[in-house]
Amino acid sequence: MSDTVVSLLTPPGTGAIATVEVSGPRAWELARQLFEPAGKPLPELPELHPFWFGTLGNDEVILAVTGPLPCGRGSLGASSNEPRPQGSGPTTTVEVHCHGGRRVVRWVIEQFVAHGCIERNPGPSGQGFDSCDTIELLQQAPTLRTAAILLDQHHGAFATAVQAILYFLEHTPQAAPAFLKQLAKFAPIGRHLIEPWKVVVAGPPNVGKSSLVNALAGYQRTVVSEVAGTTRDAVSVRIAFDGWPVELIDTAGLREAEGLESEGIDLAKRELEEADLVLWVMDGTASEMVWASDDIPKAKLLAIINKSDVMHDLKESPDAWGMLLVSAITGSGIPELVAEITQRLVPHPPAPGSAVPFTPRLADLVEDAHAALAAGRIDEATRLLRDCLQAN
Ligand SMILES: Nc1nc2c(ncn2[C@@H]2O[C@H](COP(=O)(O)OP(=O)(O)O)[C@@H](O)[C@H]2O)c(=O)[nH]1
Ligand SMILES: [Mg+2]
Repeated sequence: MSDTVVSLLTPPGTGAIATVEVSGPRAWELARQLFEPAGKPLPELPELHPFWFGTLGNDEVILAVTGPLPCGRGSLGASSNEPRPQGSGPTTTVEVHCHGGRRVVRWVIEQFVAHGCIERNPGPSGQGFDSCDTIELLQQAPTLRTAAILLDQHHGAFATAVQAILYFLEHTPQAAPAFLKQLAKFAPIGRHLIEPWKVVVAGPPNVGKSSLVNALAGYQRTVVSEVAGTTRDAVSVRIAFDGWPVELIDTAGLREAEGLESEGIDLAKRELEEADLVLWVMDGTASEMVWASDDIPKAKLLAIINKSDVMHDLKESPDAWGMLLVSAITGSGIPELVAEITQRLVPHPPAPGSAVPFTPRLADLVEDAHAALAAGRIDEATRLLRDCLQAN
């Protein structure tokens, strides 16, 4: 009989809440033994997905059955024809959500260890695509929102969707494109669950780029790190907009760079090329506005007029030209700017439980499969989707 394993899914250290996973043949039996539900007793056999509120020892916890997804087993790669085991048996996985204090977490884990569970620290697994990989990613998630998306994939959302599409490709191919399109729509999000979106603040000198970066970083209280740079370097700050991780990069203006060594210009240009979004800042008090160069694709350009606090005689509202009017000094227009940035980066946020190709490699595979299917190459799409289940 295989082991029942207890592991901490959330990052080590103190957090608001922690998630302890118990997975294996005895998971449900031990949950019933250790957990005291606040309401009616736990059923004899586990039910998938509902959760129970109650206590474990003296601590209040939430207990949930998250499915037949044992850590380290290739269940995500199982063929779609195989019925998934429901409830009890060798694959039951239970989650205990408890207070995130170290003492509480330790105590909860030790209860399961005392009853014969093996404690495993979900570190680099070196195994193929399985739930351990998602645990590793989960520990690197920069925000709660990205962690929630990764947790959904850990519970099988992505693997189930891929298996369903493979099934359609084989049996009812006309149904497949719509589902694959839906999955491919979330590929950009999947590329940015760990790595932040790159938002570059660009424009001529003295328009208020650095002030705007400070205003945005100050508005969002989640400054993660600050990388100081020389005049030649871009200076960046990691923040989150509405739970989406963003690296905000303050370039030395392209014109500023002209007076410097060529590496400065190259750096600014490279930042612009790699950017997911470019905030092009203009000075509303300047006699002449300096427009963004045509090199920057329109799709990733967001034009901003700064210094609204000292602007007079606005003949026409800047909104009319699709630009945002802000003041980095007074903060006016900053909430609207944050909303616009969020909307541009993630126009369609996934609903809870959605399947998301959750690594850059899976995002590539899904997009390639989508393109192949759109071109009628069913075999290639099938092969690419199968690859999704093998490795990330
Ligand atoms: N009145 C006003 N001054 C601003 C505003 N934003 C920046 N400034 C001023 O404009 C000057 C240039 O700002 P800075 O952020 O260094 O511009 P950068 O060269 O584009 O990074 C500084 O004196 C700022 O205080 C604003 O919204 N209103
Ligand atoms: Mg500056």
